[in-house]
Amino acid sequence: KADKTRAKLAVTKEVLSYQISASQEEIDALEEAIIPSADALRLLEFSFSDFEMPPTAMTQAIVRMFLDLNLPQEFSIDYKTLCQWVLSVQKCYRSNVVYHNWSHALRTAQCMFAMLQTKELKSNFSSLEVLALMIASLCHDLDHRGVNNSYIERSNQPLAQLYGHSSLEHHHYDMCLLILNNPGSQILSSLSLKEYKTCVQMIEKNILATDLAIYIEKRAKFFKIAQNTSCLWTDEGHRELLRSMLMTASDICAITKPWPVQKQIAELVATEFYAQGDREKCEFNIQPMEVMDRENSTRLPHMQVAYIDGICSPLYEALASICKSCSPLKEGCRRNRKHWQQLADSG
Ligand code: 5BB
Ligand code: ZN
Repeated sequence: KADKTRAKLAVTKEVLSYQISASQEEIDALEEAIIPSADALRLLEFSFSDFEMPPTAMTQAIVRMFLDLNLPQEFSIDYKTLCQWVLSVQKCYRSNVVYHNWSHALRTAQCMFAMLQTKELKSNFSSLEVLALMIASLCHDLDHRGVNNSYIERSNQPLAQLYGHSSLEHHHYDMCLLILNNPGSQILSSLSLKEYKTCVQMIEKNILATDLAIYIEKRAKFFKIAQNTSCLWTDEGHRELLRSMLMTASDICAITKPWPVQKQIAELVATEFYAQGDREKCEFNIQPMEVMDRENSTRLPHMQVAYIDGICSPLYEALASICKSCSPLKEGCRRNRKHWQQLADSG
């Protein structure tokens, strides 16, 4: 218990040493900007990519999603507060991390937005669920350090002693709450106490659901429900499971993107994995997993095929059976499998 308290204090102290608020100039610029339409920003397309998007357009895109989902009107979110919240979230992603950075957060939130705007999902989720899903998708990797849970849990960082499992995901959620409670960026301040509690609980579950281990644990039940959707929307347990699966579907949406985008993002993932593998060899003197060992880089196309078959395809197939409008995700994934298989065969 005392150790836990010490660890929590150490993590809090570390986090408080960063500046989590954006500069006044940045806040004013976003608040005064004319926000382009969702069409102009291509926010409704599952093929969305942020490559070549200027940084100002990236924060504007998030504001656009919140506006088009009617969230500021629905929950009396002050416009300046929304702008400050978006900029704080951006600031709490680390730009020296090659994959788990602000770009990944934007792509995840955009995929969630595009799914939530389909007629099937739009007509069935409450605005509170939509709010919790959008906040969680944007915040789900806050302060990611570019290493996975097994690295964190093996290290002596204070974060390792705080939670028994899903260390990173718990930390992403803690960071999310820190920003939501920070003066100037409290976008949930007009909710009733009851709504606030429900919303924050959903955000926590949504963020914790992005641990791939949790997805693997929960998905069999979801695949069963996808085959017989009779009480999908009436059973709160089923709704919660669907929200978790939507979190994973948007988290791993890179695998559904047009081939040139998928190829580039896979290289970013590999770069981050190999950097962890190097640190494991050097700091812990252990043999890293195959995926993190740069000696195995020729196996990357094979690994992507296995990743698609084992993790991605089953999810997008089940999702398409619940929501036909989400089928482009499944099809994009299938096209990329063909490309990776070709590379694997020719290698
Ligand atoms: C995934 C689960 N892992 C514990 C072991 C490896 N597998 S995998 O065989 O399905 C695999 C996935 C192998 C290689 C991979 O990438 C090589 C570049 C991937 C892979 N994972 N490929 C991707 O394009 C993406 Br996106 C991902 C997801 C990366 C984020 C997962 C972060 C989890 C941190 C706890
Ligand atoms: Zn993620």
